[in-house]
Amino acid sequence: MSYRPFHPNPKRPDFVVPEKACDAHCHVFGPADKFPFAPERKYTPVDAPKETLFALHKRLGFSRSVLVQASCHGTDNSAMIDMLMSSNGRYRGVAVVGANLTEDEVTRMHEAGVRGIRFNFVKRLVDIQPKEYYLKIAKLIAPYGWHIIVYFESQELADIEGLLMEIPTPIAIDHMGRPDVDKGLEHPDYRRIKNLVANRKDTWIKVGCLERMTQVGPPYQDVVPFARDMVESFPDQVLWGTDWPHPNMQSHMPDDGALVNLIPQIAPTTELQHQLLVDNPARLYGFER
Ligand code: 0GY
Repeated sequence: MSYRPFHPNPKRPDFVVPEKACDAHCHVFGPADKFPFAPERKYTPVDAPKETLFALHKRLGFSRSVLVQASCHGTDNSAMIDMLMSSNGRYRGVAVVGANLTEDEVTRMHEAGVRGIRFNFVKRLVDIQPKEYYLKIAKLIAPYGWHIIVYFESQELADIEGLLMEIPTPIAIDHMGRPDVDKGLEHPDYRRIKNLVANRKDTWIKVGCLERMTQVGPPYQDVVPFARDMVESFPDQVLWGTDWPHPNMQSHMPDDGALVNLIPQIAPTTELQHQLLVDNPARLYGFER
């Protein structure tokens, strides 16, 4: 399986994001000679270093960001933490950890800007752990005010829903729970995701990554109604991110400027845009408002 590199020259978006806007989901990869990829990884990306991501955020207008640890770096969060340390407190991180996580490590990561742990349930990316692994970590981080990010595909939700209900921290769902957009807004798998967001206390949902769910390609008009439905249904629980550098995109590589230009279609009023890009990430990640 060949790996597509990120877009070399994304356009400057026409949509101007509000001041203090946050790209709440992106990754930093390598450089591999300094931060090697994990031996157990299921794909090998091209380097996507902090300098390139800082420059992208400047071009797109984001002064804040959340770096999410991706599976190719396993439980070695060094590249992500190195970027946090270079961000003057403007960026936060979400780590992936082993079952032997200690309170000292949590404290150290907190000082660097980490505010959550990611549980990945996508079988093509990781080996799924026993339920005890997830609950042990969630209980350990709960007193620190951290949250758990969960990544799954919609058909997998039924299997993990019981576990998600037991997690004692807020949860944030990656990429809208990956609905199958061909099945429509009324399909039971999509309704199940919405019910979870509606009924589980402290649940957040990310409404970016349209490029990964589309069946028809840019400008992703088959996915826009789903993202908009989430924003309008849960205006104070939604987050948006670029997902740069878009690991494992098979069909095409999106232009990040074009992704930003879709925001007014997803969040059609200034107020919704402000909630999505500024207020909500500030609440979850402890940024000043
Ligand atoms: C994403 C999506 C993907 C990869 C990862 O941890 C990862 O490797 O999250 C994917 O392949 O769907 O969020 O970047």
